[in-house]
Amino acid sequence: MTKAAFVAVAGRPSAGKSTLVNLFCGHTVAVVSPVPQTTRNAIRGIVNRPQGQLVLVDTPGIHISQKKFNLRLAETALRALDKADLILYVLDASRPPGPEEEAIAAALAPRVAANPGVSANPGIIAAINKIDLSGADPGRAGDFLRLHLPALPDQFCFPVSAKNNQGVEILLDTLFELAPWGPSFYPAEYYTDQEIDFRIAELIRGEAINRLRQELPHSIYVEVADREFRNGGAGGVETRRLWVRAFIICERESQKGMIVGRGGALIKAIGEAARKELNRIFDWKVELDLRVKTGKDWRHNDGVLRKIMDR
Ligand SMILES: Nc1nc2c(ncn2[C@@H]2O[C@H](COP(=O)(O)OP(=O)(O)OP(=O)(O)O)[C@@H](O)[C@H]2O)c(=O)[nH]1
Ligand SMILES: [Mg+2]
Repeated sequence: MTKAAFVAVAGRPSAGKSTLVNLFCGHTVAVVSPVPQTTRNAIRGIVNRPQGQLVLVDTPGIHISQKKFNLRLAETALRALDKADLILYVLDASRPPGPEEEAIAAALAPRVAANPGVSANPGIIAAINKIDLSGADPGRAGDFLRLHLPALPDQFCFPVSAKNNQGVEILLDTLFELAPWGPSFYPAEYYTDQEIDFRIAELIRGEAINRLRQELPHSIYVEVADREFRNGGAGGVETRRLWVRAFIICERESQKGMIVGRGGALIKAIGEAARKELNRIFDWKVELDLRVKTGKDWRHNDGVLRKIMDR
């Protein structure tokens, strides 16, 4: 018998949730960027080990705000918590906790199994992340956890650096230990279950937001409008080609120019980086036709939000 669990990965925006998920899965399954609220969906990354399989569910950072867009993100995160067997709570040791962290801890507190004792399963474990930073104060995060999640024993709180791959192995071992016994959910060669169009769109969005400034990363989404697999061959060499047409969609007409860049330089750089990454992931020769268009005020449009967030 092997272990199998869904593990929701939750915490504040930018705590390092996606970085940890990518590290554990050994592949980039979720976009990482310095911009808070990078993740917009519950994204599953699969960890296969001799002990069994963990399905890590990366979630949007929970940010307290009444804006429609932020409420949808928080809803997605909370829904993932409800469906999970275990929760991995990620805290950023370099930032003081404050009201946002308190609100998340309050949402998690009822989910810590009451009176877990020393060896029982608390249902939640904590990763105190970014301990590599000079301003990190893991002791402060530990005190915060003792105060706000008193039922969570210290032995389930792990100081880590997702960036430097430090302290993470014992955290993963503990997740496997706490996971229930059961058959795997996915075949062992899977590291994610994302649909192909979503994977492509996210990859392009990742390349874009890591090159855009100010409010622009929040103002875009990516849509794959069309794609086609083409078999080809020249000189007797069989090639498999993937042709993709995608749009980066911004909120206002005035933003288009900033995404296109001078002489088209920025959109070209985004497209080229995304194409290379797609080539690598899919092992096909990829042609990417990337364009920019406006979807006026899409962040206030329920239809668009449903399309990109309800997955
Ligand atoms: N120094 C340091 N930086 C880290 C570490 N883990 C993540 N980061 C950085 O923190 C930023 C946010 O990381 P993400 O993994 O995107 O954070 P997230 O929690 O998924 O953020 P959202 O999706 O916005 O909720 C990125 O710039 C990461 O490179 C760490 O252990 N040390
Ligand atoms: Mg994320």
